[in-house]
Amino acid sequence: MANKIVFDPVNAPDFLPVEKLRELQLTRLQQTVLRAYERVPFFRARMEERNLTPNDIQKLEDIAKLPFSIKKDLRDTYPFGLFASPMNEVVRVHASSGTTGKPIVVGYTREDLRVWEEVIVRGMKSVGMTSNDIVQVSYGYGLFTGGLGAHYGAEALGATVVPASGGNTHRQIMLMKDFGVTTICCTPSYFIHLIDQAQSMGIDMKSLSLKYGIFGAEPWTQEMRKYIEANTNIKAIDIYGLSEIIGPGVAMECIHQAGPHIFEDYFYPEIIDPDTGEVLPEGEQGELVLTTLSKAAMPMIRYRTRDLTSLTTERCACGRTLRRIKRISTRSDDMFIIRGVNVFPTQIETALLSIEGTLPHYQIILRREHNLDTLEVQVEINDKLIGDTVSEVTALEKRICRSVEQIIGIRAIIKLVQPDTLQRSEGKIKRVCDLRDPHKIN
Ligand code: DLL
Repeated sequence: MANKIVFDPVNAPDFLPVEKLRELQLTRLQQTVLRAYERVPFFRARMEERNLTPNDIQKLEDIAKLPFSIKKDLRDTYPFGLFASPMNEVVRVHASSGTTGKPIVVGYTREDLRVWEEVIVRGMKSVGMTSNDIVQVSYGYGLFTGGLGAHYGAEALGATVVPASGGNTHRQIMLMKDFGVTTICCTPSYFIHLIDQAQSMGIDMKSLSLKYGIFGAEPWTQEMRKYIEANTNIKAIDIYGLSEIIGPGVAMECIHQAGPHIFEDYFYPEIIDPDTGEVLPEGEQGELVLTTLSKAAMPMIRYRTRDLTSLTTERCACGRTLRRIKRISTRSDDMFIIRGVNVFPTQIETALLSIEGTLPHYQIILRREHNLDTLEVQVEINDKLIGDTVSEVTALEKRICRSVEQIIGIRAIIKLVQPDTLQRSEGKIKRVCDLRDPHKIN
């Protein structure tokens, strides 16, 4: 049964009747396309190549006529080539570092920043957060959108913000405990590290005031959510976003944790077949493509995120009309191919965490030995198991090996390691170390 909806003007767009929402999206799409066409030579050229003008967008489905944009377009126009506002109206820039070369740069007008705050406020309210919450922001501050995005969103909610940024794990725990922090915002992998650190400081996470974790910026699995919730008293909430579109807050789960709701009045989602570019019907898995509907400084049209997911219009128990995406546990860039099979690190995470005794710290190492690719998975195990007999440890290794093979169809070399031996990350974690091609940059 749908929960009783309390009218709140800030959250009202979450509950718009679908037809009204579609109307609003069309109006905003037309405005965005016009803005991009008139102000960004790159977009105009792309549209002209297809003999398109803004007038060709008469209904929402016409979006499929428009060309896609990709990360390379941002690199090629580095740093400000896609800006549609003069620099005196651009009040902030962020940048995201790529694996190679220059970062991509994104810009915001004051109104863009207000929208960014609004979506995060709406997301936080949908979880049940209020101005009484004390929010520790442990995403990195700086060019990365995570820290400042969550910071200003939580502040706009009226919550008390503790701008901890990433790192100094010991101090993070101390702040959480001493300040009575109720919400933590960080990457899920960093939070796992905080759980361990608290344990080693003799602090039971369950004794803290923490109620919510707003986790994102990297793929994580349902199994990881279970692990986090079993070791704390928090609701682990998925927040999704990317710099090119706005940063965190493109989509966020409500308290029902049924997949992130897209803030569709500001971001228009499509799912396409990554190979053909064709728009897929609802429910099918493919690549998420996003179009900004209000961004002034840097409108993005049909941006290919490389994130794989599906969209659902199925009504959530919260009553929001905003469509949801399935948790993004796979990103096409993270996929590796081993012996002809496509594998995603999160498949391995699912396999590992379904076995009792494993910890959510793992590393995947790919090697080429005598022309054969090998897949090694190093995984930390619970220290209660360390003292076990060799045969018990071997049995655990076999169980994990079977679990991995069942999911990915490939036999992996499993290496159990002591707790706290694998590298920890303060931000986005890198799970795969590919040693097969010395020329390849990881
Ligand atoms: O990671 C923005 C962000 C910050 C989102 C904090 C959530 C929380 P980028 O550095 O540009 O921006 O990286 C964007 O990260 O395309 C996804 O591949 C991945 N990603 C972000 N959120 C999630 C999530 C920020 N909840 C890229 N689940 C995206 C899975 C995510 N992947």
